[in-house]
Amino acid sequence: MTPTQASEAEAGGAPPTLGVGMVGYAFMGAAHSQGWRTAGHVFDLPLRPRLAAVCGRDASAVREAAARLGWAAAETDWRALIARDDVQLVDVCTPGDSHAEIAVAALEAGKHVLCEKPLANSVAEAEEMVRAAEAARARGQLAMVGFNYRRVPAVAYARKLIEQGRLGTLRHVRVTYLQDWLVDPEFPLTWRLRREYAGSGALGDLGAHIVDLVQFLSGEPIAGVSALTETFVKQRPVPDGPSAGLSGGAGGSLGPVTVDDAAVFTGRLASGALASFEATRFAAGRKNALTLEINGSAGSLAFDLERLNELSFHDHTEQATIAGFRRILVTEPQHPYLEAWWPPGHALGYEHTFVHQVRDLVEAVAKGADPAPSFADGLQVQRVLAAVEESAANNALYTPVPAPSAPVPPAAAAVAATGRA
Ligand code: SOE
Repeated sequence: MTPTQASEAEAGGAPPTLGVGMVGYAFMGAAHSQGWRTAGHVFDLPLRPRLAAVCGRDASAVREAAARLGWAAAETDWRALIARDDVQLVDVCTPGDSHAEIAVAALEAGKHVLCEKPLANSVAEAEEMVRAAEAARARGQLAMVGFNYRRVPAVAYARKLIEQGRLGTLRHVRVTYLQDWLVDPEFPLTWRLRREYAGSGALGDLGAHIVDLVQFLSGEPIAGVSALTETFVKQRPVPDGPSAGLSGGAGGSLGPVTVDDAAVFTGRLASGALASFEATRFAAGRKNALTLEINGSAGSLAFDLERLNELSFHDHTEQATIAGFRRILVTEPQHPYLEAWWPPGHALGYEHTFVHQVRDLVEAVAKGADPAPSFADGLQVQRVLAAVEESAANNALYTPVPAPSAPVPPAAAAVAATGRA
């Protein structure tokens, strides 16, 4: 706590502030802003988030975003944002190609970091970020990666049921994440379709979420994968102006799509359970459809993001004549995150996951506890994504994923891999 924060707290009895600086203000920046604005008004937080400054390259656009999203100031250089005395935590909401550089610089400058998923565009970058996070941890700074779907109350509750053994030994995990915004071949070649900015396509954008959810819910790493990926539309119109990513006007010329449009893979969890994954932007009619089902020796769970207040649970230990999937409405005050929201049955939505993310991170910062998912968790997801790409390049050859305990190479070895000194 800085002296200013301490005296503010003593004077008003209010919690001390946590100054936040955010880099990027498009779709994810808006979603994160919602979290930062709201969490302290819903949850009894030990620190009060203060939206100190937002950063983007276009001066007038970032000023407009600051006013619209509730940030006190605007910066055009992320290094200046990190250097601000009123920023103790940096939230990275930029495309993946700048995650590593910004997050590492912020941690080295003594700031806590929240970084949007996927953690990085490559395993080498993610390793660099883990090294920076470990060094920062020793100095008291914390780092978290933003896999927001862990914070859907029904998903958090599913994790509890699995932890309590209600599913027994896990046998199957079945997950899909389907969107359709690329079905139109005239959709422009935005940054999400270019490897140099996004790292990969549906795989890193959607596949990263479902890989994280499987590892989070099962509590087990994915040990190996067998994968197919495809780029259905190989060339698209080059945008005639800046684009936020899921929209944008197109000019006349065509450019190559350098990422996957879809990824389909199977995997084996460390315990031997089998998992199947599908991530695509070509599922016509599916807007943001994430479904999962987990089958164990004692029961099953199913979740559908389009009905995110519900969890389906089958207890296989019940008498067969009355057993079956039951629909749990996850809105009771005893359910995760629900103690602070509305009375039972008054549903939550997508944006609440970002509010919950802020609650968990702020509590961790106040306690000096390790937040989850950590950068190491983000690296493990990245290792799975890399194994998927390797397998797909080898006709779906089964490709092992290094275990979470696999050593992160020292910085010197990594310079060669990332090309960054
Ligand atoms: C775009 O496909 C996107 O916004 C992802 O980037 C998000 O992570 C996901 O939550 C919704 O879809």
